[in-house]
Amino acid sequence: MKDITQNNKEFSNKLKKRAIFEGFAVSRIASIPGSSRLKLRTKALERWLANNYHSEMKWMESEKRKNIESLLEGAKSVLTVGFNYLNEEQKQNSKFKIGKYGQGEDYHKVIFKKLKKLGKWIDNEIPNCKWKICVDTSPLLEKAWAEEAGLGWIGKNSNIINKEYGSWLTLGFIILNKELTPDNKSLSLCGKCEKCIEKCPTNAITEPFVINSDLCIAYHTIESRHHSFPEFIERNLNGWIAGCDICQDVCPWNKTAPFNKSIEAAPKKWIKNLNIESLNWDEKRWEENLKGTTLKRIKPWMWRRNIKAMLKQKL
Ligand code: B12
Ligand code: SF4
Ligand code: SF4
Repeated sequence: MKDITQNNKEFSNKLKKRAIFEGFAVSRIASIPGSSRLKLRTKALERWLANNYHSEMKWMESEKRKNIESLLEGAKSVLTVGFNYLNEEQKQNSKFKIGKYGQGEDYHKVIFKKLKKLGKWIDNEIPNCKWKICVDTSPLLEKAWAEEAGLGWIGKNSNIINKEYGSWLTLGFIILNKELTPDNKSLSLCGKCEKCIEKCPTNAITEPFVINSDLCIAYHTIESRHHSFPEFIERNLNGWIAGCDICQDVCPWNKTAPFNKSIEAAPKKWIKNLNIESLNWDEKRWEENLKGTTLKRIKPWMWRRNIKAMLKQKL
């Protein structure tokens, strides 16, 4: 008879393979409560909040974010997955720039669907196992857990970087109440490079690994509900109207990452053809276009605000 450790190892490997089968680029496992590095990352979150670097994202203050066990009773392990969103057609619209993560189908939905299938597979394999899916909207310190599981390291631009896929991955998680065999933690491979810090036009990376949202173009174009941008943000938009990829585009680890050819990652047609005429779109037209994308977080009035601000600098 096999011992329990051997059984766990076999199941852990099967689970990771099944995740790849469902369409994820990478999958790794961490044990809960994790290493002491998680404590350091939680302290970093506390400092970030104390500095008000979350600006008006008050939901970031949820105490639950500091404790993965608050998300599932008896949580013992977490499977972390990365969905490769890099697609060859993403650079077609170079005048109205949109973050690559948002150009295809809504990654929350894409990842959730795949993880739901994986959950059903788990139900078949271990009928009494409890699990919970988290994709961005749950209060989970996602990058710290992805780093813990060995999916990648936290780069100085604060994104998770995988050796093969770079940082062009959106993240998803299944927390389980079963002990699994953890993978090795990732170690940083940024070395002496500081390209992302140097090239951020608004100096939003205030120190390595730390983003001040008030200075970040991604924050202002996606999250800010103010009717206008601060002057220094407007001056530095340089074409960005939804998100910002500058600190990722300059990263050496992102230069050779493979494309995902699936329809889920392909940019929507309206994004490829977006132009000044969109300022005349009514709410209905915006709603139709934004349906099924993560960009619907940016309300039609915000799109108009972003586009007008960007064009002001170009005229
Ligand atoms: C709030 C948020 C934002 C905010 C704040 C960004 C930020 N860096 O915190 C804004 C709106 C600006 C934003 C922008 C973007 N976001 Co965002 N965002 C989030 C969210 C909801 C929470 C992130 C968070 O916890 N921030 C709090 C701070 C404290 O955490 P942190 O930046 O991770 O800080 C860590 C490091 O500083 C580290 N650290 C501290 N000291 C040290 C020291 C050393 C030596 C090391 C190694 C590390 C280290 O520890 C901290 C805690 O983990 C996550 C989803 C989630 N639930 O986690 C998505 C998430 C991080 N976002 C994501 C994406 C795709 C983006 C954008 C690329 C989108 C775009 N193209 O515009 C940009 C990237 C901007 C950037 N450079 O970060 C992805 C990132 C995927 C990846 N590969 O990492 C996530 C994980 C969503 C997902 N499920 O895929 N985002
Ligand atoms: S997303 Fe853009 S503005 Fe924000 S830190 Fe990266 S380069 Fe700077
Ligand atoms: S640009 Fe350089 S410092 Fe920044 S995340 Fe990439 S490797 Fe790290």
